[in-house]
Amino acid sequence: KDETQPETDAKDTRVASIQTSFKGYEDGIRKKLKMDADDRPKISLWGILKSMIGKDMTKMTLPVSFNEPTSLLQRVAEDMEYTDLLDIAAERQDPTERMVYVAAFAASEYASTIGRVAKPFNPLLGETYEYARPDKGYRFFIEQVSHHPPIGAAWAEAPKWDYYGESAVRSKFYGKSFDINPLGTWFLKLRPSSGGEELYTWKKVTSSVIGIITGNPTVDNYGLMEVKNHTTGEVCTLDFKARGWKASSAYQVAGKVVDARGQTRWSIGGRWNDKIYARLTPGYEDTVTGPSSSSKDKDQAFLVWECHKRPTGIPFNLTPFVVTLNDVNDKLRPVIAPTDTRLRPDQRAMEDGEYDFAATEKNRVEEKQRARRKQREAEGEEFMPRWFRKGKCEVTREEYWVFNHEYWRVREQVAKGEKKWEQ
Ligand code: CLR
Repeated sequence: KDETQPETDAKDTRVASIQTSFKGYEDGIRKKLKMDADDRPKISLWGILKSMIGKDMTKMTLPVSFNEPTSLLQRVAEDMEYTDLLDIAAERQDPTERMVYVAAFAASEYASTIGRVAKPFNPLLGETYEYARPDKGYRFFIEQVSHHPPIGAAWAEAPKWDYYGESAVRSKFYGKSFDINPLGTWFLKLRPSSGGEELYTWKKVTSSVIGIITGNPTVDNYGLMEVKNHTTGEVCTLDFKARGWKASSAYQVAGKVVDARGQTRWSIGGRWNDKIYARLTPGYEDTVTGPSSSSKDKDQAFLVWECHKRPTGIPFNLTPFVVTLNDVNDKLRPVIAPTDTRLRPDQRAMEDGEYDFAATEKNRVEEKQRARRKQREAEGEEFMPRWFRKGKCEVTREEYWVFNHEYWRVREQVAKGEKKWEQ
């Protein structure tokens, strides 16, 4: 028997399993919201926030007009916009080239933060969100596994990769800026076409709302990101420059890929709101295999990632990708879990511009959550996530949330009419 046979079999089962989750997504992606423009009241952010200096986001009560019609679970799903980069990475023969694409993926999620100075809905404990893309071959799932502190556990799968991690942030309002520090580690298991399996990890950089006092609130992203390939030893460091006073430093990202022997192989640079390039670092061209080494313009930078077009006029400054996230239709509604974000009435009302109704509904569902927590406490019960459990990564020795893989199986049975979702 062919040595690669077990690997091929595993791949076939994986592809078949992912495809079962595409049921409900037959109608394709949504192109626009019901509403053409949001007419949210324009209130000064500073006027509302000035009494909240030193507070974190969980302790702030803001009028619903400061929200956008997404949930924090969906904001994590936004990481999926540029998964093409992961598919490309899997096709590269050289691990340093794979690293270039993986690092670009890690940086790609920040483009959509621009113009989004709004609070996503806080997920309820046990709230879930699923998103699958038949055209891209992946499925994504996330569950809110803790309320205080808010933690979401996510797991995405495609034939060539698994992407998983914990979304938890520490936030603080400093007056001048409002900083959001992501805490969790993100894991990528890549299955390159050339064989084997690799583990990459990284942490996200700080997001910050600046310009609050001057009345020009803007989202900036800054800090050092280190993407590690634990299997082959490459490391990519990316420096997201803080905007600062000079306009020239805005959106800048610069870094390099260092191979397992400690030698710099690629320089990476560009702007996270626009394009990211990579250039072979002189002196090491000869060691690179694959198409890029045969091209004549070896030391010319090549484009690794480019931001999708951002048409103006989408309500709440959402991106076209985000518009697809909260879509629900008659095919999807019967198969998603009753805990899915898409079914939250408050967020739906927000999306449709019914802000007063959104506010009362938000209150109602949050009160219900409080009552449920009190009941749990009275009965001495502890909340247990339904779809994840805590585990420890063998490679990095870090704790992470292990997906029990039941969600999509139950969903398949529901879709076939063999089972009903538990309420
Ligand atoms: C950053 C990437 C992480 C997930 C994540 C969690 C919290 C998000 C943050 C991202 C982006 C910025 C964010 C933040 C919550 C609040 C903050 C949306 C997506 C906004 C800009 C704060 C608005 C300020 C209010 C006071 C109006 O993986």
